[in-house]
Amino acid sequence: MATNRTFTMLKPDSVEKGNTGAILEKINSAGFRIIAMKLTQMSIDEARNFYSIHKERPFFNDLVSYMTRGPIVAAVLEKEDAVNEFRTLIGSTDPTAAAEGTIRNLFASSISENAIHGSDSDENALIESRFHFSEEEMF
Ligand code: IDP
Ligand code: MG
Repeated sequence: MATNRTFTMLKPDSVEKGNTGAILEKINSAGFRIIAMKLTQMSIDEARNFYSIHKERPFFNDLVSYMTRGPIVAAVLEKEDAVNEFRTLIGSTDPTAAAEGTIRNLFASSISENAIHGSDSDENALIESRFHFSEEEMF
């Protein structure tokens, strides 16, 4: 059964461009409730760990540099069928393929610098949320 929570990061390009307010507005308008949120910066080790599933991919080192070059906004979000609903809201990994009006369509600059992260399963949503927040912070 789908759970009602997902995890997101507004990536460094979104913070650099001053897009965090506009993106959070889209998230709120789509009916997501913010359970936990913080501005933080990942270390290289943390980013390698977070994205370890991609460690054999040719873009892995670029991905780690990108995700650690500045602050991100990490958040736990709640809505019914949150993981699927949020993946729909953010759009395809490649912004040129992302549907009109999706967050990546509006705010991403490329397939690598694509503005926002969204968990791809309930299991990963929980793992990724715990990566950034304590149980108390997610209460
Ligand atoms: P997702 O973020 O849509 O789930 P993943 O395939 O899980 O996409 O990839 C994780 C992140 O790695 C992407 O959001 C993007 O920042 C980066 N990435 C994915 N594919 C490519 C690529 O082909 N070239 C460069 N960067 C990529
Ligand atoms: Mg992914």
